[in-house]
Amino acid sequence: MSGKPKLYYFNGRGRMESVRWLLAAAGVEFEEELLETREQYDKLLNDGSLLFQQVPMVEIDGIKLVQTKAILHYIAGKYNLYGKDLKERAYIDMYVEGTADVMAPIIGLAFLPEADKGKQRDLIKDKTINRYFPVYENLLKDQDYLVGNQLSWADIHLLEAILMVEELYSDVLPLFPRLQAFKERTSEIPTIKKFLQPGSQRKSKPDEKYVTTVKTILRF
Ligand code: GSN
Repeated sequence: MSGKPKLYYFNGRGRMESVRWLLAAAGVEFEEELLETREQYDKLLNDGSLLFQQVPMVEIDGIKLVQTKAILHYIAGKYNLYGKDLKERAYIDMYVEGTADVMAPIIGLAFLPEADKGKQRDLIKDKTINRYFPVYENLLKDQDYLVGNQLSWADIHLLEAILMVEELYSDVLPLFPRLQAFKERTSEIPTIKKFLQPGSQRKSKPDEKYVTTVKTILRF
């Protein structure tokens, strides 16, 4: 064992990408077992590594952690990205769940039938512009970070969501100048800057191969 956390997931973003973002932003090196075959998944199932027979799973500090939120809470807490008290944590949780609401349907897009994708893309865009991004734009009026005047998990999650939205629609971010500035600012944080460079463990947009691999391994 190297002592580095080890991530078990597919070779794509899905539910694991926010975990990769959080570790990378915290400056923590990690290893990955990228699942390409059903045999790899069966091995994890058979040796009892997956509490609910699901990935993501992260081996960290002697724990086989599953459930994405449990994983994220543990890492955010361990690396001081989860506020200084219960109240700050509540704000971080609210803001993270808001950006998770933006990201979840984007993550799901690749798995939708072709005929449903256009409508879903329009729906995501509408909610992002009219419901979610205005909240963060307003919060950043008088502060550089969302909570407690320092970088937290909420900021890292927001940056991930901004980049995902930008990848999908080029005309959304220009409507939110503070989010644009936030993106530019936080992208310069050295650990994040490194993660954004080509060759990092950041995963690319889902392609056909990724969708087929997931469907084959999970048999759906
Ligand atoms: O958030 C979580 O980690 C869990 N509540 C859900 C995890 C989950 O659904 N994992 C999928 C693969 S990732 N894509 O959604 C999974 O392992 N499904 C297999 C199964 O039998 O549920």
